[in-house]
Amino acid sequence: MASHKGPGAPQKHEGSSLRIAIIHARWNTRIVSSLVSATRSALLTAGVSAANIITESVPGSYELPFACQKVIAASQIQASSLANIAGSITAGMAGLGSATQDLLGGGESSSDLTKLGQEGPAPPQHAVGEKDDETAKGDKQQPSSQPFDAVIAVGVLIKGETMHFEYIADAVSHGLMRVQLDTGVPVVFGLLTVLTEEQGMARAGMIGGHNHGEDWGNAAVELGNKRRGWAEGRFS
Ligand code: DLZ
Repeated sequence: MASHKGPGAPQKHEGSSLRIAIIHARWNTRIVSSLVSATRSALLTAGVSAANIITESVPGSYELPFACQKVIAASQIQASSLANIAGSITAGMAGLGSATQDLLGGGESSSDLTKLGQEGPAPPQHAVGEKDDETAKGDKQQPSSQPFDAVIAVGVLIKGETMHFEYIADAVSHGLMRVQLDTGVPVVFGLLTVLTEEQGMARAGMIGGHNHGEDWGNAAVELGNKRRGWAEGRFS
């Protein structure tokens, strides 16, 4: 009998303009690796550039909400400091242009220093020998420094004999929800809360079955796009 679980028929969303972070715990590493790998493949399939997928790890799932919050903030700091540097360079070039113009008596050619470096062939996208699998397949995009459009938190909690599982599962799910509502950046809930290792392996596609990482990658691309549209007053 066909299953009614899951997000239904996959919607197609374009990921080439997105920058996405995967933050994963290292507990239950084998299962986590399989989930992260499917998450990453789904992002690449949707067109997200390998250069724009940033992966960070933390010891366990309990650390995920804090890491997501800080990584989102770090990307926003990175974007604004680069914008400031670019602004200073442009202002400096403009100043230099007028100074040179004064020195040389206002000649037209010397005033346009801001155009320096824009002529001639574009610089190579990758140094020789730096190609990874995705670039070899045609991924030629430069890494972006825009803030993350979405973050995917991945962890596997396996119930033990104590109350640890309940406390961590509860804290992490509430924490991740809080991070996305506080920051306005979608945080995809890639946390498996399972009773046995076998259940975890099944949900990571390791013993047959569907790998949930694929859904998480797709959810990040969909929410990254929709969030941008909603922020600009557009609906799909
Ligand atoms: C302590 C602990 C336990 C018992 N189980 C798991 C687990 O199944 N999955 C997981 O991701 N992390 C586990 N941890 C570690 C905590 O998440 C956390 O890393 C530590 O308590 C340190 O804060």
